[in-house]
Amino acid sequence: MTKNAELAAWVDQVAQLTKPARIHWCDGTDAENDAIIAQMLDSGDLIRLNEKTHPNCFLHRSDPQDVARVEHLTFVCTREQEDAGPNNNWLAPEEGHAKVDPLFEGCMRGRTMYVVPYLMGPYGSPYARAGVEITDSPYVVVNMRIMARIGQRALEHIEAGNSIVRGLHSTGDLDPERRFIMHFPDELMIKSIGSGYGGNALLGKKCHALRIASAQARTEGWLAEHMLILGVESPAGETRYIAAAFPSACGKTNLAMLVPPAEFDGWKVWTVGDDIAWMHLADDGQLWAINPEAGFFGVAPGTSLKTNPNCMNTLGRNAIYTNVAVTPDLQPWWEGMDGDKPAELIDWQGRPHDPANGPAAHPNARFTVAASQCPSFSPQGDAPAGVPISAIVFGGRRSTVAPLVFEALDWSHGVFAGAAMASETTAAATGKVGQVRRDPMAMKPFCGYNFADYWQHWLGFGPKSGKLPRIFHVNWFRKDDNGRFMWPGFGDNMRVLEWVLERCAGRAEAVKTPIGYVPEAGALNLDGLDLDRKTVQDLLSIDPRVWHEEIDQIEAYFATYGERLPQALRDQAARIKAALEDQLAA
Ligand code: SAT
Ligand code: MN
Repeated sequence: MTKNAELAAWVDQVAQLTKPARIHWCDGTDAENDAIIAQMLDSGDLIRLNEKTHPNCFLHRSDPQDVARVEHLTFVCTREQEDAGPNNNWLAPEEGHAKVDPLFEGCMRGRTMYVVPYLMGPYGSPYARAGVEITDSPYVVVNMRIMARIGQRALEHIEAGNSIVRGLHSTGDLDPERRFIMHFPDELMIKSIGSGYGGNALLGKKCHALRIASAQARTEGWLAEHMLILGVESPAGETRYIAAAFPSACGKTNLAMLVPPAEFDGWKVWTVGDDIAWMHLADDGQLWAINPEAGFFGVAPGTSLKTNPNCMNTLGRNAIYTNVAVTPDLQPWWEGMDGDKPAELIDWQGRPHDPANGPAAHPNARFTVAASQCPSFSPQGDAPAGVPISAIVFGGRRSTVAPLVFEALDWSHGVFAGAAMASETTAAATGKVGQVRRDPMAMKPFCGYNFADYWQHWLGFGPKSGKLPRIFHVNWFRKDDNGRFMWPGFGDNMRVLEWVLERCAGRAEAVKTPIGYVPEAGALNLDGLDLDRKTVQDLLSIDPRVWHEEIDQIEAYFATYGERLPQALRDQAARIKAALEDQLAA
């Protein structure tokens, strides 16, 4: 129940539409969580994992047709189609409502309707924003409790008069034909039906903290980005912060929790966030970032003590696993985990594992766990002001073309580098895996308005401050002619982060190329790495012919934004192309 009459009226109205058997206002307490978990264990919605090895951990198996985000069913409903842009599926607001409202009619009959007040961002942060998610999914409630700050304190924030994003969610009948994720930025409203999966259903995450928040950020002068936030502490005890954008399932969680290699004695990486950053230009001229989330919803397969020890040490307790496999004694298991594959496994669909059915864990199997449990969780992770960002890093998954790292020449060029990002698709969204697509700033699925306006918004920061972060582009995923990754990645990415921060401090050496500054031979610390000279050269090489073609493709992509495309981006493409042509002619 609430003192906020508007909120109470909306809850009433939703109840009349969806006809739940009962309404439960979530207070976020342990007792409440225990009761919901007990009821989910009863219904089979959750399975308790091995209490000895994984205390207070649970497995949830999704409907096999409901295991990833559904970009083709995700809509941004603005009055004008142009405002949603070619990067979004669009419906006029009244059409959007008309499409989903009938699906909500009576959809909660016999079910409990949970009202979940939540806060995105640290308590007491001027940058935190509230929302209320109404859902009939207890799985959503227990996950939201880990991912956001839910319950009484969030409700108090709302009752103090702060505005809210309203999210209505029902798993409906899970029929992909009746599944829609609708956003109404002008109404600060989300309606999601037919899916119980993460990004489709935990509405605080991608729907609120990215799609709706990016549109709010544009009008209010800040940035809501698909970025991890990490701190790098030097042996001298100085910590500098990096925000980095990568598409889903491209290693954000691993980078955020990086353990430096042995050669980096005394260096330490601190995790602030692994998925979303809200960044504001503060009075000191610096960009300060908060992580609006309180937990990690990370990809399980590939996570191991080798690839991400901090994550493995976070995961073993108080975690919810979704679509992983289990051993006969109910320990979670996934492909890429340490040790030998157990002889017997139950797969993610609950069947005895048969490799003929594919991997034992779904490739997009996930864990949900509190950030505060992470051994590398930053002492500044809950700081109301956030952390000052020294460098912004953009990165895609590209087996060719993009070098290991380059630095943009200036802010505008950095915005171009972000806007021109491309990456191979992953299992985080339904559809084909491994297709190269343009994924500007890793926001293709998440930008709640026209990308052309979004790039203009980014460009607009340039003249506002002389202390903006430097912008970089990285690619950990380049492959050699035999299809093998050339860069070891994971902890060794520290070598690139060190160069990035040294550049920010005005120290590391670089060569200027048409596409940006690339490390000079010897400027990257490769001590202790078994990489031959040729591989290092190839990793840092920029082939003018290949890049000329790349810029052609970038221009063709930009052209789909027509007149609305900022001239500065057209100019960047033309400048790079001319420089490449000079190189080819020489
Ligand atoms: O499914 S989520 O959107 O929550 C995770 C991701 O795809 O980045
Ligand atoms: Mn993500």
